[in-house]
Amino acid sequence: MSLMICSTKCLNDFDCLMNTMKGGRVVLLVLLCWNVANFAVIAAGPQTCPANLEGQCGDSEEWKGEFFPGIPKIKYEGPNSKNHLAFKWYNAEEVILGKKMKDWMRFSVAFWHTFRGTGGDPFGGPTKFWPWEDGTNSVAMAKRRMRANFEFLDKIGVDYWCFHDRDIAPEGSTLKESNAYLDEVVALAKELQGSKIKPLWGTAQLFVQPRYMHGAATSSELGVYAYAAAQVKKAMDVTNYLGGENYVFWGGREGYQTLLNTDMERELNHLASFFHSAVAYKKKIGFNGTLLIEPKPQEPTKHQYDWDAATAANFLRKYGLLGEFKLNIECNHATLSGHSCHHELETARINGLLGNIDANTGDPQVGWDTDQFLTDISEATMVMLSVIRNGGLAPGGFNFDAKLRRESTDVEDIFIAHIGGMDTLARGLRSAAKLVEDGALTELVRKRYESFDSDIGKKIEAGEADFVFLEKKALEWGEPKVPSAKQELAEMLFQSAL
Ligand code: XUL
Ligand code: CO
Repeated sequence: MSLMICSTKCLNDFDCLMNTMKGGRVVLLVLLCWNVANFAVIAAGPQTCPANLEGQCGDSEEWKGEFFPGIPKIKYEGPNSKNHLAFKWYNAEEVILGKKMKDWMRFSVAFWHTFRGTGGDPFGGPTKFWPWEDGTNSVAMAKRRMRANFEFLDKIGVDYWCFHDRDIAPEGSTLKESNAYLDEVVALAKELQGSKIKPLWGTAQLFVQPRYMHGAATSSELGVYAYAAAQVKKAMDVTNYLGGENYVFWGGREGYQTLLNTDMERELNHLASFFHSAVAYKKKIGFNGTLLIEPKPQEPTKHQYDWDAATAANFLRKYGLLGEFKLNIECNHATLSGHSCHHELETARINGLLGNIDANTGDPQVGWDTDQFLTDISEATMVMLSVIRNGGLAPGGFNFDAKLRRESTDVEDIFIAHIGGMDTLARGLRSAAKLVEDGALTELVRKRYESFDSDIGKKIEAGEADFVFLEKKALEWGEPKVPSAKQELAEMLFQSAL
């Protein structure tokens, strides 16, 4: 029964919540349902119009008033402020470890969650009826929504935004028509961006439309591969036109449900050909942004090809793509793959691949991709330790790939959620900087490995100590004295910085 409800909903309004479970537990509804609530919205339900517009909302693309009346530009007021529409920890111009906070963070708003999220789940329809929505997926509505995006960016003080082609403009009945719609909305976005605001990254949405049911670059159908290539070509063009600093490839439906009907080797070869063509096209149009792969282990397929950072790194290595791509690490994807976000960031970093972070978090009790705003200071501090070790993320940044809970339905909740996420990461930066400046944790780690600072240790690290030599030393030294790892001390030092 619930399967039927869910599949019907998915077909009707693309608005189902994926109900997969972590770690090999039952995957319920996942084959029928997928949460694309934030990628394709067909708004339904009551429309409202702010009082100060006196009914002038209409269906015109021109929006006469403010989208967020009564909400001022968000300012830093410090940790003692009780104002929920103010930053307590994020002070954009403040210098931490030699860099302004805004340059460490490079925050970005995700258009799909913030402006296309409806709150729909498999058990119920939309809960959010933003006043500017007119219930259509028209080009006029897309333009009005774009204006809302820029008012939001201005008020929250964020200079970057991220988008999928199909979040910002509707899909037409032909590729040509879709491209024309996109051009119209992108022209407005360019005008509204001015000289300060840019996309942190753009991407193509290659997973909602039914043609992509078997994947895009890894579809078994040649025509779909070509369609996806054409869509990515156009998305790269518009990202470049808008001055985007990166371009993202999240696998969407690149993966499989069962190996019994899948030629995995052939699909991976196709994916590599697709990426080589993307690199060639990037060079052809002179796009200087970084190409990023965003790993994720499951959802919507049972097994996504870009499982985690290590899998993606090996894929790039095998197909000669290292040097052309970096990784976009998403914290909730990290936990879905059984890792911590810190692990994924460090794996990317030590491979020279840390390019961007999709800043969000999962729920420890709920197994799926809940895409919540990060609120855990300890997690944020670990994230920022990696970012500091990486020397920052530029030209990447922190994209809030995060959504309001279904039950959060006030316009001001959009602000509160982003302020909370920004403050949490800012607090993480402050704590991580304390740890770096204090040096005790760094010293603990250095000391742990200091036996390798000896002449013989150096020989091993240079790859010059063979087994015969080492056997001679082991016989000579006898049983080694093994020191404590000091884990609790490391944890104590970490905690004291929060
Ligand atoms: C899906 C996800 C996407 C990508 C962009 O889980 O994270 O929003 O970030 O396609
Ligand atoms: Co993401």
